[in-house]
Amino acid sequence: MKKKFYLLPALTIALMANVAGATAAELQPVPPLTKEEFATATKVYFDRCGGCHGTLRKGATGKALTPDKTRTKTVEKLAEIIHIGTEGGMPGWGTTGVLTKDESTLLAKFIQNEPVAPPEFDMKDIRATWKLHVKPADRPKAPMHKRNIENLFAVILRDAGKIGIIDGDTKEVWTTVDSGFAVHTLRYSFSGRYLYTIGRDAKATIVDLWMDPPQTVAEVKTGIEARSIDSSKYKGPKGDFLDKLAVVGNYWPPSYVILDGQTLEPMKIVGTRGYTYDTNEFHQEPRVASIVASHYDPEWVLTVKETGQVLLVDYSDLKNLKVTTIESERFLHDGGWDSSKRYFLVAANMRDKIVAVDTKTKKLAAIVETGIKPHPGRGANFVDPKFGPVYASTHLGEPLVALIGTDPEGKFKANAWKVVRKLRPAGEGGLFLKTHPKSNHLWVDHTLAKNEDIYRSVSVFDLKNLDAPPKVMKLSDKGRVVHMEYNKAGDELWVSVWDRKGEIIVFDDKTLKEKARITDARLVTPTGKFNVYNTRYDIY
Ligand code: DHE
Repeated sequence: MKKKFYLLPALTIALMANVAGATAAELQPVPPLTKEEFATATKVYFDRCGGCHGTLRKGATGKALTPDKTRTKTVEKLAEIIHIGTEGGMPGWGTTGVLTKDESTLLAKFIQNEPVAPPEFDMKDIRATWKLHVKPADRPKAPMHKRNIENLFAVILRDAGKIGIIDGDTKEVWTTVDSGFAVHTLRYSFSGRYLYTIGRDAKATIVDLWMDPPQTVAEVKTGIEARSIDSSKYKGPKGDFLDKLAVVGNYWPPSYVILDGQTLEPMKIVGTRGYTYDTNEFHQEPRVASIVASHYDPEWVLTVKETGQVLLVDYSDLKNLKVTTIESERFLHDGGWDSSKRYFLVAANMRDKIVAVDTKTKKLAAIVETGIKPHPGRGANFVDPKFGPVYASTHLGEPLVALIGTDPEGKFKANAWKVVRKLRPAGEGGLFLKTHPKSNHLWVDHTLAKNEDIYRSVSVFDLKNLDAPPKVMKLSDKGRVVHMEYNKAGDELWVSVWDRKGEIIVFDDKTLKEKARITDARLVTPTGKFNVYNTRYDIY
């Protein structure tokens, strides 16, 4: 199924609607909202809707919700859609118990009103939020504890606004640290000493894992909304940047912010507003989605969702910043390296495609059509017995894991940038998948599937026998099962039960038998888990 989706200015859409027969008179009246109702709805929209539909509601992973579209439906109809969700993958916010009927109705009225842009947030605002809790000179000179830092796991405790640090050897929840609101992703400095976190509210924190217990040593708010962060991972003739810098990708204001990697002191803001790669229309809200750090160049790879551009940002000279802008496809979202770490693959999810960028030649390598709404997380790399090295992505819109050939200069070059195989997990709604170079298994979640048994299960494929159906295991009677991660040795697989009373289940990856179940009152809504060693070296 192919969908076409273009961003057009509201006026153009209104004119087109008129031509097609829908006149302004047929639009529903704008429902009045009190100041308080507007403020409440703005917050609910930010918490639940903005990520997919955009702050200015022009659409991205979700449809455009500008008044010219929403006023073609009644408040009651819109409230019903919000309540029960859609076939396209939007959760039923009422049926999942997140919003009440009144809140759905309020939101329906809100989206029939004109969107209001949030305030800007410049260097003065960012600096005002910067807190250096422990200066680098006052930090330990060596680890203060005997724990195996490389096998620690940092776990996002989404609704608690905290990060759990779990000892991968003992499975003990060592400590929790405060973070931003609904932290989205985590990364480590290349040395593995520092953990970086980024909240949905754009609050970045840095945690020193040498401390006993680990503590937040600095924090800063880089904007109003963000989803991604990474560190500088390059050591080479152009200078040693290991642990020196960090970068945050903002959703609002649309920008990226470069920070000192030890203190999070803000150094530079670069705006991403500009023109879409294809139709060259001006976009007010091109949000920065995924970020990875190159090991081979002093470079971050940043994706700009709405304009469809991949930016290679050379951080070796911040005064004369060199940025290579690669045209790719719109609505870029999540992605990761291929096994050689030369190619970065990222989903253009609303275009059903995965884009591959060559960070050596600094050019687009390919755009591959995969299936309905690819969602790889950072993806999974392994060697297909028949087709050679592949990068795998799960899909939100259909039960599909697509394997893309990633060996353009080797024995399997004929398969490069083609979908060489399609695997069928138990359901649609896939968010993440994972394997490890030492594993023979590929673990796939279906977190946003409609069926309860499916979203509480994982599908596990045997990499030596990819023609066989997956082993499907139901893991829980509560919450949703989400996001997998391996331990450093690659012989254990960790998976979250995303629930207020959350759990982390640890499997023996060889036997697929449950080995441990980490239950702890502090594990509130665990989502992403990041092993220090695997995240540092981008092993996935
Ligand atoms: Fe995510 C990764 C954006 C919903 C959990 N998510 C990402 C990345 C982006 C993104 C841009 C890539 C970051 C990187 O690699 O640098 N996510 C968004 C959204 O805009 C969206 C669709 C809606 C929203 O409002 O946030 C969204 N994401 C979700 C969820 O509902 C999840 C399951 C729980 C939550 O936090 O709200 C969720 N996203 C995650 C996780 C990662 C992630 C755990 C990192 C995965 C990894 O292994 O790297």
